[in-house]
Amino acid sequence: MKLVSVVLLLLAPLLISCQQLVLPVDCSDIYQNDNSRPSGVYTIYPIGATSAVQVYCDMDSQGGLWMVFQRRLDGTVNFYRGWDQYKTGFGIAAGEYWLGLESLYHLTQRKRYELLVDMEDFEGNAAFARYSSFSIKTECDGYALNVSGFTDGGAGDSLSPHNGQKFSTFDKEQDSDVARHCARTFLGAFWYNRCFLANPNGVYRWGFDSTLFAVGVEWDTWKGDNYSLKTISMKIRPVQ
Ligand SMILES: [Ca+2]
Repeated sequence: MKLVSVVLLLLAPLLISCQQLVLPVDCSDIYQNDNSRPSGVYTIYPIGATSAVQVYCDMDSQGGLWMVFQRRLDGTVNFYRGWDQYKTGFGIAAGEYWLGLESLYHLTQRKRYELLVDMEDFEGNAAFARYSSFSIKTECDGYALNVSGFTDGGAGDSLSPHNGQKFSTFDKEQDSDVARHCARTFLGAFWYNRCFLANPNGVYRWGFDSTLFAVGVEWDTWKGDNYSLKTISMKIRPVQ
């Protein structure tokens, strides 16, 4: 009896650590745990056991396993938000949302990730841009973007010009444009440079609209700077 108790006591930490290892940090882990899982909403733990957050897993596009960290679908969620919101995330995983820069930082520290950006216009066309390497730095480094290895899926490369830039919101200006406050001028939040080719967190508008210059949900190398996309999603998966 005594021996059994000792053995159980010795085993306890092992059992606990095994359980923690099972917690999925991304959609690739969800798939590893059960490879029959379809696309949909799942709970992941990007920063450990107390960091449960819901995400949309795309198990279909280009081999699946993609964890969506940004998604625009229908304009139901306001994306013109401040630093704290972009740091911790907002919206709902079944619809439009932003996962949060802190989670994104921890994920891309833990594993090497690639990035897929899927988009659609209002005329029924689809395109994508893919990048073989994606990560972001710490909050102290402004969550600066590291992206490289572009592959063209018809959308062109609107993201590489943002490489190395810090993230900016209307209440935290960290862009490279001396004259303009990019987030306030273009009503979004992004890794703005001078100011952008991609503005996926801009104002949701319905297609072409030049009333206010370049404030829409944009991917300029595909549709130009006055066309707001119908959908766009940014998603990552571990490099195999
Ligand atoms: Ca500026």
